[in-house]
Amino acid sequence: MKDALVPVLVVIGLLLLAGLTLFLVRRPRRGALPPTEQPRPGIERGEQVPPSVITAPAPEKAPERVTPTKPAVPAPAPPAAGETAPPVEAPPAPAAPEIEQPEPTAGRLVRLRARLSRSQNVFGKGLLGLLSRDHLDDDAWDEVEESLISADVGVQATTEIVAKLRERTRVLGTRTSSDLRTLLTEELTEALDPKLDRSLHTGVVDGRPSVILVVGVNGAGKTTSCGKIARVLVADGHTVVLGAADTFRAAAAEQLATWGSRVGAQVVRGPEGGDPAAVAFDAVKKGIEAGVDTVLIDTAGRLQNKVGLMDELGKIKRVVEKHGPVSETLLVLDATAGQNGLSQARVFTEVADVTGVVLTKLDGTAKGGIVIAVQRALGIPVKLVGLGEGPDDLAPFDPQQFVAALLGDE
Ligand SMILES: Nc1nc2c(ncn2[C@@H]2O[C@H](COP(=O)(O)OP(=O)(O)OP(=O)(O)O)[C@@H](O)[C@H]2O)c(=O)[nH]1
Ligand SMILES: [Mg+2]
Repeated sequence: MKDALVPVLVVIGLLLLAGLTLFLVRRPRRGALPPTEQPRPGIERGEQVPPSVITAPAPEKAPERVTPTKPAVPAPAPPAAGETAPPVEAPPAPAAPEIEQPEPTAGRLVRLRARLSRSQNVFGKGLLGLLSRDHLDDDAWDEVEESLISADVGVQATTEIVAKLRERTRVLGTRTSSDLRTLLTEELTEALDPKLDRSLHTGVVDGRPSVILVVGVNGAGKTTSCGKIARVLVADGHTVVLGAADTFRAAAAEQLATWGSRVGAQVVRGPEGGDPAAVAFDAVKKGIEAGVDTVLIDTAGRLQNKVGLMDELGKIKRVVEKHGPVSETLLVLDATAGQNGLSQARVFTEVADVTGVVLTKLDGTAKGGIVIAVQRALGIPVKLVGLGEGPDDLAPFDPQQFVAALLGDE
């Protein structure tokens, strides 16, 4: 009997020893800290506000740099009964939307010059070709005039440009292609009024953020431009709050929230169908509380009639100005709308104190001359130009760089 117990006791002893070893090996090391959650930069820098007012950062529609967080290996089997459960590795915290660092704004127009290729055919190839003819007779000048008008330069500006070119080519006599390029560069640049102030009115004024209202007709690119301008401002070191005062469409606020989350800008929004002026007011309030230097307000683009528009924009402005004056009103215009867009633009300049134009979709037109026509017709500087649908495809407008891009490479 005793002899039979010995192997049993040996087996039990071995099992106990194995259990003890397993326990010691798998015990968590003292001092190992649980994984900490990284603070999310940007979005949570500001103070918390009621969720009804501020959107949670919207998830990236198409995350470009966030890698999927799905585990690649299968989950470990549950521990056997009686075995000490090994410490479970915490699943990685859900990736916060990565805050992007937008491209610097200096040099954007140069980088995007190829987007003006359609206009380059008219100005660079077309005009330079015409002007290099041996005999610049009346017919040739008529052609120069037609091509400028067809590029939306406008009649008045075209007449002036052609008169100057005629005079200068006559004085010049023989013309080399580099003479002509210089001539055309100078006249087109002059027509763009290079001395106009095109800076955006941003930064803290009297202890309050600057307020920029963004207005324009349906589909001109207001919301997209607000998002892109926020990136321009962030790239230049500013801090921004966005106000989604287009309460007409729920999707508009979503669209803006997505743009905001990408650069860590808070987005203030209201209920669908709510009062746009109240949203604009709250956005400025939030901007003051959060200590940002610029508040950008997107508005709805319905142009039912002038009175309705005047009422709505007037109310937004009045209500916002309870905090302090609006610093800038940017009118967003679609370059492809041509002369038609100009008459709509006039309505806005009559109802709002427009201080700058954002000319979008220049990449989709051969009529780059619209920049000249817009400034002439409205007497307001083009401050930014849209050259594509990408997030950094909005460039500060620079007449010299623009003309160089229009004329293309030598
Ligand atoms: N190619 C090109 N497309 C642009 C540019 N700017 C805006 N868009 C496009 O124009 C379309 C309309 O833009 P939105 O920003 O929604 O226009 P909106 O003025 O806010 O429109 P509503 O809110 O309906 O009044 C979108 O598909 C944009 O991607 C640009 O510079 N180039
Ligand atoms: Mg919009």
